[in-house]
Amino acid sequence: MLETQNSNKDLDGIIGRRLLYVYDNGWKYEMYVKNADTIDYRIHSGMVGGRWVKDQKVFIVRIAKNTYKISWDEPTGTAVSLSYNLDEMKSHGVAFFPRWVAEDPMKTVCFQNDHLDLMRTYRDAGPTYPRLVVDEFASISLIQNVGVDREDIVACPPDQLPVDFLNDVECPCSQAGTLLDK
Ligand code: FER
Repeated sequence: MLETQNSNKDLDGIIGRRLLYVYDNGWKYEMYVKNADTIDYRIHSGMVGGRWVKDQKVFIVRIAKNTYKISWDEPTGTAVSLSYNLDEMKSHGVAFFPRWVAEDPMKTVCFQNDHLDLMRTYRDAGPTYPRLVVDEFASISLIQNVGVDREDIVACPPDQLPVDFLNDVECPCSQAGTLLDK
């Protein structure tokens, strides 16, 4: 049967997971799927490296076995859609950045929760167009099942990674440590 929005979304395989991954362009990201409609994340390197966010509302769907898509619209106006194939440890992401972010990415590099009104002000001031579309594959380095609704998973800036990162690793993951390298 085709899955619809109203059917059991079967998100057990992604909820409560912390994922670390590196895009083919070198950008390193950390995603915590806090619950069925909420993520926390940190950006460890790349155009907006140093940026981190808690309690972003998202849409999550299962699109195939062990394969999920997470999509949302940031207060900055950046729209993001990420696909994670947990069997193959692969991901693909598309981020649609407004022009003002492309022109001055550092404006968004902060703990966003402390600056939500400022981000919306920047978003509304623009310019929005032409957007910068970043469309990239990534390799997932680490999947941890850390459980739901935890506040201690993404709790400090990305340059202060917790030392217990490699506990409870679900996957054989020899190169996970490369994410800890700056
Ligand atoms: C990702 C790509 C982009 C991601 C988050 C973003 C947590 C958000 C970018 C932004 O708001 O600047 O893989 O994962």
